Amino acid sequence: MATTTGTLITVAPTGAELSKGDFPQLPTTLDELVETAVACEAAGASMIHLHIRDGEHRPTLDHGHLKAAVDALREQTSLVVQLSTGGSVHDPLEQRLTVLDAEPDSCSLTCGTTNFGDDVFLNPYGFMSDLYVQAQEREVVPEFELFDLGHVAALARLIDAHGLPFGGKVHVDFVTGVPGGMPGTPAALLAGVAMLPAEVTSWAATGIGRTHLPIAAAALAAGGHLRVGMEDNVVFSRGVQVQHNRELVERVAHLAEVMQRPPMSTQDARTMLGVKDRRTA
Ligand code: KMH
Ligand code: ZN
Repeated sequence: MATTTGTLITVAPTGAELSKGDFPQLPTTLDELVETAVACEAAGASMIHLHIRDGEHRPTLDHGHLKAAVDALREQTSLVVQLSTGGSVHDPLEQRLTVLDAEPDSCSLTCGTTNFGDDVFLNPYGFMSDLYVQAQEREVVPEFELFDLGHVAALARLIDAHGLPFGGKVHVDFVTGVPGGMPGTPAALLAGVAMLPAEVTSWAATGIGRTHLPIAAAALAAGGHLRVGMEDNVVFSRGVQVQHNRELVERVAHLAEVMQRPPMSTQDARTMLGVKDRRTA
């Protein structure tokens, strides 16, 4: 893996789990998403991980909604635009594959089924494999989401079976602290990092809920990159709710500066991830 200098900060502003009724500050409309993205880019983010909501603020994989969001963010920011193919636990696998039709720069690709609270987040090998190959064909760079140590082995299997992703880079994101997945502890994170296949060129981590900050600190210390956002954590500090995703980006951008690993520019992020530049297309 290349020596790490700057820090890639990804913001995951919305997710599929929280309701607008419970969290009115959650960005769910296109205008709110664009405002959030612009503010988070200014605060140090260089990639956005997107889940889209419909007119009633419910998670949707509707092509029109996804395409409108990709186009608007591409026009109004220079962030790397990543669409979630995980969707919500209720989305059918077939529909999750159609996310690529919106031509994002990047897509998430979760490397295995995991318990997800009281639900199951389904990612059978056949689905992962189809998504991997279709992303190669569509020239979309996958970010491999690793919720558990077994997912690291599944990633190695995908690479062995299909070769490198489009762009030749392999970027992974440890999603820790999901009830049912690997715990959000430095020890679990470092065990995952130690298992990464040689093809991996960069890694990031996020911690759900109260594991958000310790995982960010551990990832920075160990040479990793960061994901933050209301998808993963809505508590800024004890008794204080996050009011805007920018707050979470600002905090880790400061941490990264202190650690001499300042936030990476969007151009450096594009190079590191190997994404195709679709901005002038
Ligand atoms: N919403 C979760 C069930 C991803 O975006 O790829 C899945 C998820 C992972 O958030
Ligand atoms: Zn997600």
